Amino acid sequence: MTGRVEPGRMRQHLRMYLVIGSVNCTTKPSWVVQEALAGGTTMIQFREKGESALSGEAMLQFAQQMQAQCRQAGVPFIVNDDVELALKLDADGIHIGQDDESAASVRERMGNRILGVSVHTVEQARRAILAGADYLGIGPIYPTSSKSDAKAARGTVVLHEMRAAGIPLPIVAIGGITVERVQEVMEAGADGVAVISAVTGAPSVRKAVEDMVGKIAGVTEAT
Ligand code: TZP
Ligand code: MG
Repeated sequence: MTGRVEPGRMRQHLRMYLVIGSVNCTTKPSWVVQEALAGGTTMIQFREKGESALSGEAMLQFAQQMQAQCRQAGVPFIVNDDVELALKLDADGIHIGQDDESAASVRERMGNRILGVSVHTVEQARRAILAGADYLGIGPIYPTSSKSDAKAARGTVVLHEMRAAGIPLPIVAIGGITVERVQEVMEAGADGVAVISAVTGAPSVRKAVEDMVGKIAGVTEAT
């Protein structure tokens, strides 16, 4: 990677962003990832969290396998929270929250790799931009059972607020997003959707992704 990712390119990557860990999968995780990529997933975040999450060598191998699958598909591979792991794997990027290492410090350590920051307020969004974020993650928009310490769902009002305040960075919406809700979040100002359960828990992962990608394309083409 020679320079920071262009905002236009970042928006493309964010359209159908799968967030996934072994805990989220009811079948073999590598199969879920494969099917999600086949369905048109545009970026993947490795988020290995929860009580039965893998650790140590098993976690590392799982991450490497997912990264290889992403490379094969030409899709960016992003690591959640763990800067050490992202650097060790030479991941395409990192996603951090407000309780993680500061965005400015992560930007310095990660060089030109993709940096995503979760924000909940316009003030946090402004700070993340100054610190060098490439995109903002906003949520939970709707109630979610995939994140144990999730804040209360705010609805799409928070997306409208960000755009009304002139926040220019690409935005991905997260939390409880289903195919039926894609249009609402995109029309509220999101550039894409970040999804766990609506994809990992679907009877057909590939079809779930295809349906979402179709919806997203319909909304973005109409505007
Ligand atoms: N951050 C805010 S909500 C959430 C994360 C990681 C979980 C989203 O999962 P789901 O299943 O798509 O609601
Ligand atoms: Mg975090």
